[in-house]
Amino acid sequence: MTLSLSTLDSLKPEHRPETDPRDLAPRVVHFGLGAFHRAHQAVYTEAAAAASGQPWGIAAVNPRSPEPVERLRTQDCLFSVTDRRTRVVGSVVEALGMVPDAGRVDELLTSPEVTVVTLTVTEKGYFRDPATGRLDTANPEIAADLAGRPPRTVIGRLATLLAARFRASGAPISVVSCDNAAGNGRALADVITSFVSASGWPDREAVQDWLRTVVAFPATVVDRIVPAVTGATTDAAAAALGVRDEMAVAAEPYRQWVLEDSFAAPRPPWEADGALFVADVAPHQLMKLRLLNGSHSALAYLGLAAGCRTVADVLATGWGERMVRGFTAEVAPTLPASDLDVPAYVDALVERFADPAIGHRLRQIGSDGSLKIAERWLPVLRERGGAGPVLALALAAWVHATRQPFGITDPLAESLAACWDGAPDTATVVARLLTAIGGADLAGDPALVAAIARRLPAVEAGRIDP
Ligand code: NAI
Ligand code: CS2
Repeated sequence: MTLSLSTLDSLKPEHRPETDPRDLAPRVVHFGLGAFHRAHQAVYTEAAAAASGQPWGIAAVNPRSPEPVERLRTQDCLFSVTDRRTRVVGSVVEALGMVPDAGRVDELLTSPEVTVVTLTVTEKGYFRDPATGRLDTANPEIAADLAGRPPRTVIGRLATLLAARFRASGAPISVVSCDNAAGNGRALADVITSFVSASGWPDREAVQDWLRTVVAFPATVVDRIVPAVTGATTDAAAAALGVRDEMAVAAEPYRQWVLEDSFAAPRPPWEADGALFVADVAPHQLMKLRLLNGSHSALAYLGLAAGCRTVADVLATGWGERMVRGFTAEVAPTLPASDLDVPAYVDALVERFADPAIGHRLRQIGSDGSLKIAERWLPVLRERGGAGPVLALALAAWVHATRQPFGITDPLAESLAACWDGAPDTATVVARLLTAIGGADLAGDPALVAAIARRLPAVEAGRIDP
């Protein structure tokens, strides 16, 4: 038996959803039907609908692969989240493929009933130039969308859909990035507006004007460790539920959502489930991105070099916790002054990372490093004027990983690997690599480059001693 509306009644009450999708309407459109959306925004939205009695449902759109859409449809859009317990979530009401179901997605985005768009499309999905952070219009995928084909990138598609909404009614809407980037709201607004500006649309100036004045792009901080789904995740969910759930996800119990309180139109009352609405998310955002995500990337490259598989494996070594504490101590001085309790946050991080129940693979975190490191580490290096010993060691481990000993995926994998070709010394490789990810200024700092290059032989030998 498979999870669906018809098998819902067979579930024990503690496994059932808080809302019935049949009582909800699609009022939020989400792009990126990945593991994180299911364990985060879908959970908050379900609780918001249940608490308010308002019919906030999600139409979840997958940009690329058709499998999650097909699987979710088979299950009437139901799926479960396992943390300490397993529970079915009932907030998704439609599953759509961005390209195959373009007509329906268009209908939704032009409907005034839809007032919120959310996104979890990974750092790659924004097509930002590493050196400037602006839309990379030279990227072949963006260039093809700009040349007039039916858009296949989320940025091209969303810009086109928002323009259609402007032309249809101009009804206000909020577009909410839930990806890990500093200033994610402004970054998204910028790539969308740049796409419109580079389009040949006769009304592009009016569209840009509307985007600037009517559409909101609130910044957000999203937090919940949600590892990629494995067979074990699905089997555990089936054992708990008594029915198969091919869209099951497992996540840590902790979750957090901090949003800039600047929405343009009605939104789900996510605060009913603990989301925090604040005037300025920057202190929360930088603390999370630089301490949690920054340490995560360090754990990934150093852990892989030491032969570990998961984050918890690294924390179980003699040096894992020391590394996290050393790394965060080097980063903390760059955080903006605020009343947030940084030492308590670091203590909690160590505990979250050490949880053996979360099999968070280092290879997953290490993927797309060219984009993640540019976001997580480079601003820290700039602001503190170089690296301390732990940051330098982490950078050396990333440099080692670019040679592909672990087969990590990255949109720049080939050009990073090419930085090793014909280099007279490792300092040259380091400088080339930093330049490739948008850190030409850092590549020009000989002390930093030498500190990284000096640590490379130990990392290559798997000797990690932070
Ligand atoms: P996932 O691999 O399960 O899903 C990735 C989603 O992004 C899929 O819907 C995929 O179609 C889409 N995508 C991938 N490349 C794309 C591209 N070039 N253009 C457009 N869409 C693309 O990953 P997951 O776990 O859902 O994470 C997605 C993002 O959510 C992360 O990159 C991060 O920014 C954010 N996030 C994830 C957390 C986690 O622990 N998994 C926690 C906090 C934030
Ligand atoms: C991780 C994040 O995959 C990664 O790069 O650092 O997805 C991390 O698990 C989340 O941001 C936690 O909220």
